[in-house]
Amino acid sequence: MDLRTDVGGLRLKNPTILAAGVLGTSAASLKRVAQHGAGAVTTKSTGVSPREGHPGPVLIKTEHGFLNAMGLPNPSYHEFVRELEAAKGDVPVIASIFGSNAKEFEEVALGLNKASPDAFELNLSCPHAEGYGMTLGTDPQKVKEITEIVKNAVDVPVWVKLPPLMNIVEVGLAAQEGGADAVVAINTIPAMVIDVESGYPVLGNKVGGLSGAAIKPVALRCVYELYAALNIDVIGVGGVSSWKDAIEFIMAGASAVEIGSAIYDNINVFRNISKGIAQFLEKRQRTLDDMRGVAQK
Ligand code: RRO
Repeated sequence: MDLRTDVGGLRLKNPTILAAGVLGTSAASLKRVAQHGAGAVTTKSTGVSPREGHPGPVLIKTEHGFLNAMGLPNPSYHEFVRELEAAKGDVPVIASIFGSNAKEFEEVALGLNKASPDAFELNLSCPHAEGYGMTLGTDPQKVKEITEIVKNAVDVPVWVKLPPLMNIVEVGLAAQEGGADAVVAINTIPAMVIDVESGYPVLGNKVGGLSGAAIKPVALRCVYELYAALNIDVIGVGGVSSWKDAIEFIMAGASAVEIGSAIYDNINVFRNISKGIAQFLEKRQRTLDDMRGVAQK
């Protein structure tokens, strides 16, 4: 069955995409994910200068999912541009970028544009890096301004990754007004774990972002509301590990899904989900387009 799909200005062979932040720091790992069936891959977020990230532990597995506070570790776009160049070839490569203001976003986008990524994903949603991510992504004016400046700087599609807000439609509309080709919902949800023996928070940064199955219902609600209100594509991310999860997101209105935490258990998750979606559609003699947003009616 043909699962080719047009998403936010890109044509993908199937609607599964590697989410930012997971296996996205090297060309080798991005290519490995592509070889395991992903329709596109997203890099770890890159900024203007090198960052070590937060003190460890930066990632823990909890009974409810993964909790991370990596703290935007990256080698800067000056270094990463070569890796990005080497990652190209198999499937579309989306460069995730961050900055503390519109000018920094523009600088990183222009720097990485030399490697000709297929699209940019603006990280306006990291939940635990003061002055970055969610700090900007909660302000509709800033979201519009940052989207606009990157959109004017590059000639490939620009996607905006949003935080799980109550007023997510407001920031989604701001991204759309700024010229975004798609919104991606959602990033991780602010969360923490405390060690009862010591009384200390477990993460080095104390608080971090929760991902995995626990956040799927939150992400679905966000996708559902964005699809109803926006004219651009919505890409769902948060707790997708099976074809059923993916179909749920498509029924809420998603054009594609991004997958992150589920890779921990099985890197074949992309191929398995595509197979499951194809069987589901074949059984019903329906296409992806038929299924998109059916839960809205
Ligand atoms: O690096 C991180 O700590 C991180 C980022 Br940039 C993000 O967007 N979301 C997340 O959960 N962690």
